Amino acid sequence: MANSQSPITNHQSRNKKVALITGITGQDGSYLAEFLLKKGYEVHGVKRRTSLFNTDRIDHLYHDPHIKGLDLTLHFGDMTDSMNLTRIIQEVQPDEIYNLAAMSHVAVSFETPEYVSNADGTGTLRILEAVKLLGLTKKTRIYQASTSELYGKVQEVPQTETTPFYPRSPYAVAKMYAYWITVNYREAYDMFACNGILFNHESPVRGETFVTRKITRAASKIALGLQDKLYLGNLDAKRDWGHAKDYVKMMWLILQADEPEDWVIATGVTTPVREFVRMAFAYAGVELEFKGEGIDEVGYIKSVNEERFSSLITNHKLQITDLLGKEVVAVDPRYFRPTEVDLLIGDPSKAEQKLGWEREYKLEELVNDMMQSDLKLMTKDQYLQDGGYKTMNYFE
Ligand code: NDP
Ligand code: GDR
Repeated sequence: MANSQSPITNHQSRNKKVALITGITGQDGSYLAEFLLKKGYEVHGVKRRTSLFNTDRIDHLYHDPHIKGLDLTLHFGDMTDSMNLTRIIQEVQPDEIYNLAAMSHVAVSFETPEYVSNADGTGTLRILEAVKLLGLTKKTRIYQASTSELYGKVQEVPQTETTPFYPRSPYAVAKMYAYWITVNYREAYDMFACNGILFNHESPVRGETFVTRKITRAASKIALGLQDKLYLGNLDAKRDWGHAKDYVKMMWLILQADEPEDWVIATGVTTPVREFVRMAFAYAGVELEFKGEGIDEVGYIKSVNEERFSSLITNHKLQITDLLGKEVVAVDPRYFRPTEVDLLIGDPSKAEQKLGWEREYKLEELVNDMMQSDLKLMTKDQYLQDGGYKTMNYFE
């Protein structure tokens, strides 16, 4: 996608609802943009200038910027730049702002704590303050991407809207500021500003270094004979995983509610990382067994369902007999975090009752969706390699 400029919008004449999404190039931003465009919104997104194209996830929604009647417009911006954000909000005059932009990787936040506090914490203040300064408090509704990481070292199981917070990373501490500044602006200035406390949600376009995507990519590559082993950190961590497609719908519903409130969005089911690994391999017909403990734990191939495996992997490099007994998962302490969040499980009752929250995807369907997509992607790599072309070798 080409970089776009930021034309003044003509939404007033077109009578469309206008949404501004920060973080539109991310997983959630891309699904939300698609969802809102289907609902007939005029969608604006903030994207960062990068040295390589960073719009892969939204390219399918975009038109050539020279074509008139754009429904999706991108504006260069950054959460650390108040003037830029204020100007964009002034130009766009949004009915709804979805503040999704953030440095969202928990482990990385231990290495970039000051930047994270600026982008994820103060960045949220910049949006709220711009809306206030521009006199848009009655017009513009604001969704803040809050997170289950706020619960950190959990004080209650399952976690609800009233469970006390105990953040365990610079990311979570920054998001805690963002949570409370959103509540404060709502109470101080009577703004329609809401926190969606979303538990982990994944998809085929999840960032490659989050654990689920790292697993589905590796399981696909290992099945195709393109990778030997998957190295992970804490296999015991438990997460409440849902599908991003289901979750972006809730972001929208939160802003359509009668009153501005804060909401837990979760599935109510928690699963260890180890089990997610098992499920991903099982999709390809590969049964894993784990043995050993702590950093010595390994996962190896116990059996292969030949019919399933051969129906998915038509061009496998390894014979099934080569796979049997092969060690394919190991622990690498470099993926441990200085402080870990061991268990998350949300209670979505409030959203179910008041917003009609229903999920289309169960965990198994999420795993299947991700595996189906990654197997396709890696099969493409395999064809390229077979044809003598180089493929990128990322270490996740
Ligand atoms: P991603 O990491 O996939 O996307 C983050 C987006 O923010 C990207 O578009 C990224 O741009 C952009 N961004 C990062 N830093 C800046 C900055 N300084 N200025 C402008 N844009 C920036 O995250 P998700 O889509 O998964 O998550 C969306 C939001 O929801 C995040 O705030 C995350 O913290 C929160 N969240 C996510 C959950 C999940 O399970 N996915 C659960 C709960 C909360 P670029 O593409 O250029 O990197
Ligand atoms: P999380 O997601 O930290 O919950 O934050 P992530 O997928 O990174 O980790 C989940 C759990 O898996 C453990 N783990 C590993 N994690 C990664 N990334 N890589 C590994 O190799 C690995 N091995 C084990 C982690 O220790 C952790 O316990 C996500 C982000 O989207 C946040 O932005 C969001 O706020 C929360 O979800 C809800």
